[in-house]
Amino acid sequence: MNLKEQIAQQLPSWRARLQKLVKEYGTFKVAEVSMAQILGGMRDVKALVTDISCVDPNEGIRLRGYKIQELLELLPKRPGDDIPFSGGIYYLLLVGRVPSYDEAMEVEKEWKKRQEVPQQVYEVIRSMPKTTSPMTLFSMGILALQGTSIFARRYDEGMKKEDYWDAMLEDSLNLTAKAPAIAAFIYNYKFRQGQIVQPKDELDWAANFGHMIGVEDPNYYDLSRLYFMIHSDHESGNVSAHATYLVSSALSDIYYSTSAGMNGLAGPLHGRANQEAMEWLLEVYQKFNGVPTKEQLAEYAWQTLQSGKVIPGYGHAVLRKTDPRFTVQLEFGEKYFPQDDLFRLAKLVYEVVPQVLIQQGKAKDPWPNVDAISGAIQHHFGVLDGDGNGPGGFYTVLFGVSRLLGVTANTVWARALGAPIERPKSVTTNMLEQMVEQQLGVKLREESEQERGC
Ligand code: CMX
Repeated sequence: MNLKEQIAQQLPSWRARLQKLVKEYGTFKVAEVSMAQILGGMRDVKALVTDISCVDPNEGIRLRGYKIQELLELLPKRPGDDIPFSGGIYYLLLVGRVPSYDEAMEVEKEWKKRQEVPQQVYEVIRSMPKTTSPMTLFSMGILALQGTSIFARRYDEGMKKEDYWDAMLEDSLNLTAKAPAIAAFIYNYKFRQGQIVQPKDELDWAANFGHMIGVEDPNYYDLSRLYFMIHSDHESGNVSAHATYLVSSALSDIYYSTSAGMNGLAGPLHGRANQEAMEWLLEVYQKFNGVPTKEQLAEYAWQTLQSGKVIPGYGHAVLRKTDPRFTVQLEFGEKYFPQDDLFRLAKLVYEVVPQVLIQQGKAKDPWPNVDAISGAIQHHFGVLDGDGNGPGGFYTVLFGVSRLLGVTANTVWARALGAPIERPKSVTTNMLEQMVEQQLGVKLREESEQERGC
């Protein structure tokens, strides 16, 4: 059975499970929501469903039930490679099962068939000043493909609801196939000679990214495979995943939806933290003319906090221990370039900063997240985040290429299971105060405010 048939055969049982939950247990209370949660970014509110990944605060991400370390063992690798190729992870996210070598290769072959980037994408990117942020170019590049959407065309032709997922899968394969080439072109446009480099037939999807930006190094190919695996999905509540899901719930196609998700990923508290973490490491390195002592580093971290800034790459909304996505990158660096200065610095930060954050006592999670070290590792291979000519942010594009795998898989399944348009209810501050007043018998509002109602 091919990829599509593998998904199709699962649909009746998934649909039956969901229907049963709604029909027979529709009034079952899953969770209560507190005032602090409503006013605090909906932290921990259980209101989204995904079966593609799940984050445990202490052990981190599981993709389709597997930890990252397990996937590095279980997913198929090409002979001579250390890290599984990306076709395997996309198959796992889409189908829910670890693929055989041939099944993972089927995805790679689909990608090769669909990898050609239409000229208008290059033209849109080239029409922008070279100083434009890489994430703006990436989001625009994705949106420039919208006119090719199979979902949008078939919807206009009157496609049946049960076929939505099929069209969404076609668009998802088309978009993810092209994403490394779009990202590589943005890199070449901004930091090299603006060349369009064709992917090589003998290289896999992730390795071709390295080839297209001119890093022809088998170790970098492995790093790309690792990088694109670990950033792919982090359950549904994070900004890029939720923004994509929300927009697609209006039946916007994959290009509209993921472009929105990428705009969220561009934020400094989300995907841009990898750029900021790298800038922070470089600041430290320059200030101390190399890797500082632990004491110097602790003092610098305190200065950062006292100036009202966060330490990028540390802390997390859900995690409460070291992010396993950090750990596998640390292990990668230990294996291939333990003496690299910035890598050594990133390691030293891991020894020092959690203690500083614990002492400060604000961050609920003082440990590193995925972004704390990913830049130092890219930097080792000479891959730039920026070149000082306009804003940086290319590392966030790399995050974006990977994140497309997770958010598109979620969108395919949302359409397959008939997920409705999202429309939570909002309340006014006045309404919140009124609820407290009525239930607790206290007075929070002046008379004039009481009359205003909604
Ligand atoms: N450095 C300094 N202070 C931090 C901190 C850090 N790394 N992480 C959290 N804090 C502070 C918060 O700013 C907050 O302070 P205020 O009360 O003054 O507003 C306080 O600690 C409590 O925050 P929290 O509940 O622990 O964290 P949140 O869930 O609100 O935010 C996150 C989570 C990731 C935005 C935050 O930890 C942060 O800003 N980290 C640095 C940026 C970063 O690495 N982001 C990447 C996250 C991963 C990703 O999405 O890519």
